[in-house]
This record gives sequence, C-alpha cells and structure tokens, in this order.
Amino acid sequence: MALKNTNPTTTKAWQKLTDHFNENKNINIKDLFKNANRKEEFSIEFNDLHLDFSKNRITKETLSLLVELAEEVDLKDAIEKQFNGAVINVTEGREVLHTALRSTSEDAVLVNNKNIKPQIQTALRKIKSFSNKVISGKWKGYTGKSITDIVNIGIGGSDLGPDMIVESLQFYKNQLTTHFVSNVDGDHVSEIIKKLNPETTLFVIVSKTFTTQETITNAETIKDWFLKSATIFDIPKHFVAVSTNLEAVNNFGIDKANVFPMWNWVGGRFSLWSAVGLSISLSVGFDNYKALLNGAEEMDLHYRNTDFDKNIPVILALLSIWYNNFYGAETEAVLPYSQYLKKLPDYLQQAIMESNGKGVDRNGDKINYQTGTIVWGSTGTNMQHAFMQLVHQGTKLIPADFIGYKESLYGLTDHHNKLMANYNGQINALAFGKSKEEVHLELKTTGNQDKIATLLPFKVFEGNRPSNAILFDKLTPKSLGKLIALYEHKIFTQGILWNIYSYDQFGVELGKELAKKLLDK
Ligand code: G6Q
Repeated sequence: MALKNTNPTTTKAWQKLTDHFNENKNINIKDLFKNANRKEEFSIEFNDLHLDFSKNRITKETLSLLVELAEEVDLKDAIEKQFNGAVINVTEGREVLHTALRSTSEDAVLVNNKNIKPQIQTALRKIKSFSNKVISGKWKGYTGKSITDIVNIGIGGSDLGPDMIVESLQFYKNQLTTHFVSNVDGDHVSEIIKKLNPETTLFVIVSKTFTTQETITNAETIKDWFLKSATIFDIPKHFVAVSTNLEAVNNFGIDKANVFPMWNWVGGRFSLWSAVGLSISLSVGFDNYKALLNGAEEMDLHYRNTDFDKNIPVILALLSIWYNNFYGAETEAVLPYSQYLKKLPDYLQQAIMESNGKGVDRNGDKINYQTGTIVWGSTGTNMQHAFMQLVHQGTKLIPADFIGYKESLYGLTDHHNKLMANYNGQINALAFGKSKEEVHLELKTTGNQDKIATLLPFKVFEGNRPSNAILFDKLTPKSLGKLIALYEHKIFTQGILWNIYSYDQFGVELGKELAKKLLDK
C-alpha cells in the first residue's frame, strides 16, 4: 500500500520535458495568443469556478508531456491511496484523511480496520449543537450572561486555518466576536485580554497534542486572568478544548464534556475541516461551516475523478513544476482580489512550505532537483501599489495566481468593476507587456518626443510573465471550501511528483528543541 517511489528526473517524461523545454524555452505568451481559440483551449469550467490558464508559457504539447509525467509516477494510484486511508504519511506512520472529514458518501473509510465515518459524524453533531447553544445565547457564562466573545488559542495548523476562514467569511458572521491568540509573545495575549470580559468570553483551546509551548503558555495565562474574577468551578462554562490528548486536557481542568476530538489521521495544517474549525462554526454558524466542507468535498470529487488534463489542482501543480523545475522560478505569488482573503497567503505559506519544503526523497536520499516553491502574496489592488513593480519589471520570473470573484458581496458595482478591471489589467500587463514600439508611439502622441531617448527602456514591459486566473462566481462558504481544497490537492500532487513526503514536518523541530534547552538551563 506504500506510495510508489520514482525519482521524477529519471522518467521518460522528464527527459522529454527537458528536450521540449530546451526547444521551446523562448516561447512568448503573446505569440501563443495568435491562436484565436487559446483562451477557450486553456480554460476549465467547474460549476461556479472558472480557471483560465491560457497565459502560461505552455503549448498543448507541454501540457500533454506534464500529464505524461504525472502518469509515469502514478499520481492516480497515489490519489486513491490517500483517499482510501493508506499510511502515506510513512515517516509518522499515519493515514492522511482530511478528505474523509468532508465526505458525505456512505462508503466506509478504514483506519486500523475500523470505519472512521461514524466518529466524524458524531463530532459534527457535537460541533453543531454546541455552536447552536452558544450562538443562540442559551450557553451561559458564570454570571448567567450569554457569550459575546470567542478566543481561539492555538498555533500553526491549530490557528492559521480557522483564523483565515473566519476572516474570509466575515460577511457571514453572527454577533459573536472572534479573536485568535497564537504567538508566545506575551504582548499578543495581553492585547487580546484587554478587550475581554471574563463573564462573556468562551475560550477554545485548540491543540492536537496539548503540549505545544505557545498554546499551553497562552492558555495558562488566560486561565490565571480568568480566575482573578471567577473560580475553578466556572471553568467548564468558559473553556473548551479540541485535542487528542484527553489526559492533558483533563489536567488543565477542562470538563470531559467540553472536549472535541482530533485524530492522528488529520495533519495539523489540514485540520480546519475537523473540530479544529470549531471557532469557524461558532463565528458563522454550523450551516455555513458545513457548506465550507461541502465545497471542499466537491473539489475532492473533481480531483479524484477527473482526467489530469482537465483536473484543476493537477494542472496548477504541473504548471508550478514546469516553472520551478524547468524555468528555475524560485517563488510563486498568490494574489486574491478580495480584501476578505487577506490571510490566505499566510495560510498557504504554511500549507505549501511546511508540506513540500523537503530535501530528501521517499528513499531518504538527498534530492538533486528543486522541490517546495516559496509562496507569498497579498490582496489586490493594494499590492499593485507595493510589490507588483518587481513582478512586472524585475529580473525574476514569478508565476502568479490571481483569485477573483465575479460578484461582490455588498453589491457596490462601481467598486467591483474597478477591482476586476485591475485584476484583468494586471494579468494582461504581465502576459503581454508593452513593446518598444508601443512606448515610442505613446511618448510621441503625448507630446513627449524629446524624452524618447532617455525614457524608452524604462517604460518597456517585457511581458511573457505567466499567471492563472482563478475566478469564482461569488465568495461563499462553499466556494471558499473549494478554493482551499484546490490548494491542498495541488500540494499533494507536487509532493507526489517530487517524490517527497508532504505530510511530516520534522524541519520545525530543531529550533523548538534548542529553545527548550535554553529555557531548561
Ligand atoms: C501542522 C503542524 C503544526 C501544528 C502546530 C500546533 O501541520 O503540525 O503547525 O499544527 O504545531 O500543534 P498542536 O495542535 O499539537 O498544538
């Protein structure tokens, strides 16, 4: 049941891709658009999602060779193994089953010969009834008042996902105010505490292990602060936990009834679909939370069942490999044209860089090709006034994902038209640039003929800078679930092709150990 183990650079497809790259590396996106049908030929519609990947340095042949590579390393087999619960996180001896968390099918998924679907359903019911109680005001604090504030205490996978989703779904939020405490920097927790009333605040301690230094330190500080006005008998009304470590949760003083489960077959950075997402459900209500999961499931089914040349996560993964491993691109930008998605780049940095930032392959051998891409970004249009200069005219090749929505949520169409004109304007500027001739003509027709000699080279845009347009109808819990699952599958696909293990994260340990030693001195 183990994953296959193929060095991608030794495959036939890789050799063909290398030859193809050497012959075609100077192709220009502008020339490719001489084909009037290019946009249609390199676009995919999937319900409310439209992917336009026409503005890439690829031909039909590039795509078919990349698909050949995916087939040669048997991506299909790897996808099935992941969905079916094979122990594909070999270095930690675990299954990787975040997809089971959002599956609505009746099919059993076995872990140690036991179907995990019933426990997932039980957890969902518990999230639902708890969220309903808190949101409706039936859940009372120690002085009989309803809850007004939620504080999620967690870090890494137990913080970034819920925080990003709560921020992104602000439009769908209820009356509760949600806060996130993560950093061990005491000023972080102090600033949050400042805003709280202990009588009306609910603390959700999210820690799979319940041993994470930052989370436990913040939780203890918060408990001490709480106990300045309340007693230990009031803790059950104000503290709940999401964890696998029942003993540690119990030692902290949290009531058994207030513990939501986590499982070893869900990795931290893929856990927002589990009870780790409790603060999402509290903040936007269970139905919206469930819609988020349903959107993710829709993408799961697409990923699992669609041919690679029409498969959105697979295509985005292959394009990323094309630029990373053939063109030598070092980074990728994620550029959402929605202020709601301002935390998406941070979230994706963990998901992508913790998963695929690996330097040894599945044999344990040092890798001699490039893996994990560096991902970064920010929202449009703000970033147009910040880093886009370098993307347009700098010396580096930076493929970019432009994420956009056809409709805005509040319906200010004038704003939205401007936003989307910028979205398309950036994409076109990157792809097609501005030639010497165009700059020449422009300077001439604007009466700046005398400046042509001095200004022309600085005003030229080479263009030929690739991007993908990921366009949804509207930002909804469901479309957001789809977007996040899309990136999760892109990550897995790249990990398979690079022959690495995407689901461990030993690289984060050494610094932690050294910090602990320094503290113990
Ligand atoms: C994610 C990592 C990591 C983890 C945090 C928090 O994939 O495993 O970011 O989520 O270290 O861990 P706990 O939930 O155990 O506190």
